[in-house]
Amino acid sequence: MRYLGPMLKPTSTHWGNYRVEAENGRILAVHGYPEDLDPTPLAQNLLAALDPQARVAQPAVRAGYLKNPEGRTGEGRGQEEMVPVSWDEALKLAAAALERTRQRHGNPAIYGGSYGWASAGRFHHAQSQIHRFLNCIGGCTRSVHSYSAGAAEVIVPRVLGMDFFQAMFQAPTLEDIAEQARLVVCFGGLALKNTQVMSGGLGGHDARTQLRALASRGIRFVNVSPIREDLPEFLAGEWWPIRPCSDAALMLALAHVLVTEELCDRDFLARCTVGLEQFLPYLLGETDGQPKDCRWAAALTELDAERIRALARSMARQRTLIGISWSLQRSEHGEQTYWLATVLGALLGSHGLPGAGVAYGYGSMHNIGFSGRRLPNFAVPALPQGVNPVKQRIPVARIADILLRPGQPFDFNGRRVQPPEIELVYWAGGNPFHHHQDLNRLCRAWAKPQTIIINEPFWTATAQRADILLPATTPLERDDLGITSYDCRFTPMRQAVPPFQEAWDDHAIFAALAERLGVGAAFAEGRSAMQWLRHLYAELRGNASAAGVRLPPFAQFWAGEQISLRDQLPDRAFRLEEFRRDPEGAPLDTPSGKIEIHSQAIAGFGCDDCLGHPAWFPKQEFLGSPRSRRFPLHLVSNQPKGRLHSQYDHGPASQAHKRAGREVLRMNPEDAASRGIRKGDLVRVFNDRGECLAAAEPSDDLRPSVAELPTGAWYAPVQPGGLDSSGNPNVLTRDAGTSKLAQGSTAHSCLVQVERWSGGGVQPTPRAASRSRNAVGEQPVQR
Ligand SMILES: Nc1nc2c(c(=O)[nH]1)N[C@H]1C(S)=C(S)[C@@H](COP(=O)(O)OP(=O)(O)OC[C@H]3O[C@@H](n4cnc5c(=O)[nH]c(N)nc54)[C@H](O)[C@@H]3O)O[C@H]1N2
Ligand SMILES: Nc1nc2c(c(=O)[nH]1)N[C@H]1C(S)=C(S)[C@@H](COP(=O)(O)OP(=O)(O)OC[C@H]3O[C@@H](n4cnc5c(=O)[nH]c(N)nc54)[C@H](O)[C@@H]3O)O[C@H]1N2
Ligand SMILES: [Mo]
Repeated sequence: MRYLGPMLKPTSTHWGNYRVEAENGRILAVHGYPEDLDPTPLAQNLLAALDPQARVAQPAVRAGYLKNPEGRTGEGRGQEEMVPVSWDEALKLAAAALERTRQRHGNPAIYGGSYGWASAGRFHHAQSQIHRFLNCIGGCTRSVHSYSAGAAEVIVPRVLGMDFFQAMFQAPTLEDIAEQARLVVCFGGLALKNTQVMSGGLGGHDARTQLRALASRGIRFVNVSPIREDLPEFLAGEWWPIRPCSDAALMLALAHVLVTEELCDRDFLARCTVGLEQFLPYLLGETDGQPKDCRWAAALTELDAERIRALARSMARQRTLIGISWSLQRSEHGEQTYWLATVLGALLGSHGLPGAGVAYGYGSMHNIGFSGRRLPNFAVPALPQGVNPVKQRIPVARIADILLRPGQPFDFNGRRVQPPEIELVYWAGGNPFHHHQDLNRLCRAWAKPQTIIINEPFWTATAQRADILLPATTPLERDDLGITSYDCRFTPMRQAVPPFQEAWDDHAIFAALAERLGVGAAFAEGRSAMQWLRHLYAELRGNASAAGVRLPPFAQFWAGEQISLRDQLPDRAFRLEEFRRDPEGAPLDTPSGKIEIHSQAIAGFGCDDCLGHPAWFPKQEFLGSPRSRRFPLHLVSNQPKGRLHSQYDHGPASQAHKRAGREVLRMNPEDAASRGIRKGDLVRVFNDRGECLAAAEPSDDLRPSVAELPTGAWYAPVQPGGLDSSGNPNVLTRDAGTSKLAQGSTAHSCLVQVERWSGGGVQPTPRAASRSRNAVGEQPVQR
């Protein structure tokens, strides 16, 4: 074997830690660590990191903006040429726009929500950098919560009294499940494709290995999902092909059986919950004349009433784990499923029992459940962001609303939000023209602000829609720390290649802007990037030491490979275990200190789309709704198998899941046949919001009337507002909040129609479709 030692640079990505083989500024291969049992093919996307067709080589300014920087020319975004300029010119324009906006309109007119996953790496984390910078110049309007789990982040703390992420990372461990559970009911499945990813980095993928170990345990798995392969085949589970967005009805019916057949855990309910008596009249149909029984649920879910009844009985008789993926709350009234799963766990009395209760977000990312009881037991430092003097906060997925309807108040989590007029948008580390719903509407909203500044390594659809575009580096081009609170392995991230052409780190960009705006010292605190790494590491080591965990000195860590803290960490006690043992002594952080089956606080908000108890609400985008007569297929736009969101859509792992550069739309064979669609046909997917092209693939893995088009293809309309040639489902999805309570994203609620495309020769966009030109761009993972 060749000796590779010094050429291998350790790095960390949201899809795992790797060693990158690089030479003379080229990336030759990406190697998994031997201790990573199942390194993901996603790693190979890094081979496309330096693709000159996809990278932004130098700063660029939109032609109309360059001519008239103070004008209102936003309509030209995405259509006018991006003119290459010098860094000096670009920074001068950006600093002037920031200063002008502050002077004329005040800091709230700057939107710095800047949502997005950016890259792993603690110091060069784009969100930390942009927020620190904007706080240094007086702050900005920011966003709260995530696209991932907007509804859960509001409802779970209110009814379970735990921060959603805290609840999530205390999911029952696989060891406990193996020992204790007899039945695992997975709402939204337990999709291995999603466990490739762990936000902030991951030292080893072993979800598959851990799940395989369950396969021989005789545990019954139920996969409640429109898509069969959401549960790994080797678990030999039952597939319950539920009608999308009807899970709340199924959960209500399960609750109805538990209550009417007296299968509830009365002791747990009395000790650990409040509000059952306010929920029962609704559940039993006394308030609205409709008992939420199995027959009622069968009609909504298209599942068999007797099987639902039998499942409820089994759940009561055997130790049962309820898994609920995040997808269930990224839909209309998404709060209800998370509340109802919590209520089911309460009725069963299973919260806080080992291997049972509810796993929130099971299968949505790797370390939910699969990290066991060990995660760092000390604070992992990040770049301090300072204080934002602007107190304005908007729910993240309402971005188009605030741009289109400034000043128009709306409800959010029990208060009224009055969005300010936004004059300047600054985005670093996210791709709204990937992640937001109803992209044609976003295009209209995006035309409104006076200035839009973007830091971005790649020519994404968002980069193409900037006024001032500043080319950023990727982690392979800089030094960083791969440290996170969500994994037991830390890694030095040593620069593998020089920055691509004129790209700068976000830190360098903001430091230069801070200088120009007179806050250079406050932003950089006199430290170089390497001094910041040492500074953060010293803090990390101090925190670890206080918790009894030894980390090597910086020089040793920096020169080495990823380290594992696992053996030094204690097993965590889970909050719900403590609460169950002693509800009075270790109360939950709800108003009652208990699990709230009815919430007085939520009832007090008076929302018509989220009551004081969980409930079923009719949906607009739902098979069988009036709208489904025009658009008879339900589109699931789930997470892609071959990439993280839109990142490296041009990379080899992403391209491997496409067909001739097109995103693949899967649909049930009957739905395909009735439309004359065969495998590989080009199809037009459309509704009244937009249209896109995809390559069709009939598949038995999808239930009838459901189609699947994963997210992340680089949006490429053939003309403004027109047909998207890349297959980005967000031209079709609905841009409306889950409810007045959480205002989360509802990406999974979407009806469409599909037809064979006869329009001929629309080419996939060259940038998104181009494969890496890197001469050695296609090497497999080597271990
Ligand atoms: N239809 C539909 N839409 C969805 C979803 C869905 O289920 N269905 N899911 C939603 C969810 S859960 C999420 S989390 C969002 C994800 O949405 P995003 O997080 O916005 O998606 P990413 O593609 O990860 O975008 C990150 C961007 O940051 C850039 N980047 C990477 N590193 C750096 C860096 O160091 N500096 C800078 N300046 N930029 C960098 C990348 O090139 C990329 O363009 O999408 C949401 N959208
Ligand atoms: N490979 C890969 N993994 C990822 C990501 C990625 O981009 N790529 N992104 C990460 C991020 S940011 C997030 S937030 C998580 C998201 O994690 P999830 O929200 O769990 O992911 P999805 O893939 O959107 O949905 C999981 C499955 O739920 C099913 N589903 C959809 N609608 C319904 C419904 O109404 N009822 C039921 N019962 N099932 C339904 C779909 O069949 C889908 O495959 O994934 C993370 N993991
Ligand atoms: Mo997400």
